[in-house]
Amino acid sequence: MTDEADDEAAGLRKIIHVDMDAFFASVEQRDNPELRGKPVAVGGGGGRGVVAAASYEARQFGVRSAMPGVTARRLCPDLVFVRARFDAYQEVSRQIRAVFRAFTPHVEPLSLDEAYLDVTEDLQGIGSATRIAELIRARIKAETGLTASAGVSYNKFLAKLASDQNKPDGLCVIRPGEGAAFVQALPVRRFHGIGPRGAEKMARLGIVTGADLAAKDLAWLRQNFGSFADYLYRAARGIDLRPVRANRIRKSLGGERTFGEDISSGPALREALDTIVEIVWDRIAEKDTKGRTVTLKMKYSDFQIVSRARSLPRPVADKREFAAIARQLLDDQLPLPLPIRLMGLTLSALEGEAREPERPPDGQLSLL
Ligand code: DCP
Ligand code: CA
Ligand code: CA
Repeated sequence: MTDEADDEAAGLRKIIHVDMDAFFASVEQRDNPELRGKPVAVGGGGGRGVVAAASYEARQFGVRSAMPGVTARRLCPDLVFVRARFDAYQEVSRQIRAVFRAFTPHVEPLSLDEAYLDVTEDLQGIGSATRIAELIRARIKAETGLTASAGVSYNKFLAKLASDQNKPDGLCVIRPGEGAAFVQALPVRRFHGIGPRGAEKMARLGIVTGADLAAKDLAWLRQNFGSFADYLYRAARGIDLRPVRANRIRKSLGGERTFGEDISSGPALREALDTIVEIVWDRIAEKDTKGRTVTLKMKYSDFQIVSRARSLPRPVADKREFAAIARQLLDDQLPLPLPIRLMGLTLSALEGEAREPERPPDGQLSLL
């Protein structure tokens, strides 16, 4: 019996996670040969705002996403800052999603540059998930001129860890039976859902590796991590029951960013907002969704969360209107009482949803 037949007998799924390498920066290097081989940062130019993406050359100096431009320049004096070109990134995003859909309809995009694919049954009858991952990487390279890394495994959690393992231009396969050992050898900061501060909290509790996490029982995890406990308990054992969801039924569409360092200046806030507008509007356009309510969420450095929303009597017409409402919601909050560590935007009251009976007129509605 082949490996694949074994997997089917065990009822296991075949999941691939694909993620583009240094996405925005690689697109800039592709389109401007002068940038190739050089340390490049997208965004954060002029010392204002934060770096959105850093080329692998820049990373050798310690430059990272979400780092303030001034810090990046200090680490790497020769760093070349370039402006983000979202149209170019969205075009690549469309191209790679078309590549994915040639192999399976079960594609769940997580952001412009990455997606989960369920290839338990693939459209071309290829059978081997590893082979499909290699074909996808080759097709992406041929069609976009860019490299992607892929992870292959039997659930989403492991596939995402695997795609990160051999970056850039890498492939990693975690086979049935290998998941628990793989996870337990890794630092928990590599786990999807555990950010830098989550990892700090875990370290204070004596948890650095997956093995440390696996040593804790569910009751202890619930005491310390609340509703996150079940996910962590399974993750530490290489278990993840979440299906790949190609068509989610949504009440809202949105996105948020946690910054590497808290931000408070007007220009940095507006640049962050512009980035989030682009990312969120791409999701809205991708899903062909319309909605009436725009919500801005900010988490202050003391972790307090504020949300401010504005509803129109009709759906938001286009990206410009969405951006203008978002900007107004932000400007109404300035100056901020504290720096913020996270900003997010959502569009809700989506078309097709039942309208709330008591809708405020075209005005501001405070959610918190
Ligand atoms: N991005 C952003 N702000 C962040 C993080 C990312 O605007 N704080 C954007 C720029 C990235 C893109 O999203 O190019 C994809 O993010 P990834 O986290 O996948 O990072 P990269 O693709 O840049 O690098 P990697 O090779 O590590 O995946
Ligand atoms: Ca990426
Ligand atoms: Ca990504």
